[in-house]
Amino acid sequence: MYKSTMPTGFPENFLWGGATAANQYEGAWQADGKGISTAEVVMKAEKRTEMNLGNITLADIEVAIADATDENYPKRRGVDFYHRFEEDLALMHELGIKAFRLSLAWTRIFPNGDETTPNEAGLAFYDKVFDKMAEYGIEPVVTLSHYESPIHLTVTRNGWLDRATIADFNRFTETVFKRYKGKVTYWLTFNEINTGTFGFHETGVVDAGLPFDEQLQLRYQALHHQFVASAIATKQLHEIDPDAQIGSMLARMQTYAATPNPADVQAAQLADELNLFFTDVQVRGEYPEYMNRYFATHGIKIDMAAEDEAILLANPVDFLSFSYYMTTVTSATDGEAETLGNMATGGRNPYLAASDWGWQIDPVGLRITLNELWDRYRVPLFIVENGLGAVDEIAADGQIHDQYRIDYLRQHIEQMREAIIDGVDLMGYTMWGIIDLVSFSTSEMSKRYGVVYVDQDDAGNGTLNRQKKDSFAWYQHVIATNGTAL
Ligand code: BGP
Repeated sequence: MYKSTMPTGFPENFLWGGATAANQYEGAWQADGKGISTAEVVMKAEKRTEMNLGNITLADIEVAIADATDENYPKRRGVDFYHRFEEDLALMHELGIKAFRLSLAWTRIFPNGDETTPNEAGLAFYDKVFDKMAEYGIEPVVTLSHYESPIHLTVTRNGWLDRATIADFNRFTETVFKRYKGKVTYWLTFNEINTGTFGFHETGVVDAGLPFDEQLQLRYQALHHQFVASAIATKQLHEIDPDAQIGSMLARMQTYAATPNPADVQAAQLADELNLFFTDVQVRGEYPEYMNRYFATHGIKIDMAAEDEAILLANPVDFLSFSYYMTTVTSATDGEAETLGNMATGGRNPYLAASDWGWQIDPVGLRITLNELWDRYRVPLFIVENGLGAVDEIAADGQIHDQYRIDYLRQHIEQMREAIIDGVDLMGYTMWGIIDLVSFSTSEMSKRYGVVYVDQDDAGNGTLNRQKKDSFAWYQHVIATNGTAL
């Protein structure tokens, strides 16, 4: 619907906030009956070299599960939000955030995933968290699956590759939608669902050693099952709680052409389509034609049940959420693996600086991607991850002067405001890692994102005490002035 009035800045109800994920933040990863998830297997740092996302074997998984008794292992599982949630939510209340994004660990509620009776201790934990958030007037933004599928489903049936996992997941979603009705308004289905093409962490599918096209066949089939499960969850939520909303969640990786050469522009268009394929299915409700060509090229055939296409078309999501860290570059001479590699590292753009981990920093790219997503889908958008992973040092005065993080956040928030003035319907912004937590790609603490520092090192040593960084007061003022004082 065309809007003739031009906004001048952030809407009054803009959801300023912060984001986390159970496997990187909660700790207590086997407490009170919780099962082991895919993320907890992947996250064991010393196994990471052998267990990068595409080369995990069942033997590696057995080793990681056996190692799980390693006393360091639990500390790598986050920063103990499980026991410190009241302290952390009080800090978020002081910060003044309107929304806090967290994920439910499926394995706290159904430890193996295939049980029919939920684990009450798991349900009760999130009840306490949501009740405390309600006291503070902080809206939960809840991710149903953040790389945290039960490892039991991988070991028994190769995870999401087996269609039976749809029913298990939708038993979990129905359980939590009913349990938390009235407490949670904003739900997200699968975190960065597009990264399922990179391997194990998203779908729990073990395909180590297979030829690339065979790996893609398994991954896209597993992702199809997630699309169906996401659509069923959307239908369930609308029936259980008509006042609640559910969104897709994409790792948005805007791809630029390396040169104005039309061959490079076409290569960038394809790379972008392989990213937007996921929101095409979840927001438009159907597979796009350009994927027929891609699937044919790779010999991929998606096995759909008769009812699948109708389920997808009838149950598109209510909003589109995404993470934004970088943009990438590709050219006609890049192979697909190299393009995927560029996505993981941010490619090579001579006009952009990079973080300590090589992720290229592109604030204007956020405005570009906001306008493109709004123009393509015309549904409300929600940035549910953005931030700077950096090494934070405690200075001689005992403080953490993270001006580099303030600069990064300011530059991206400025571009969000420009996009809103361009006419984009942007619901909110939950910066990633609002309180320091474990980095997913590195399994380490040293890649810090928060406005609150947590005393824990890469080996899991430390008091876990929390300390405000300089960026805490800065972000607090941004929120208090609704983004006018940057
Ligand atoms: C995204 C994940 C988050 C978080 C973030 C930062 O891909 O959705 O869970 O990990 O990346 O990346 P990292 O932790 O690897 O620095």
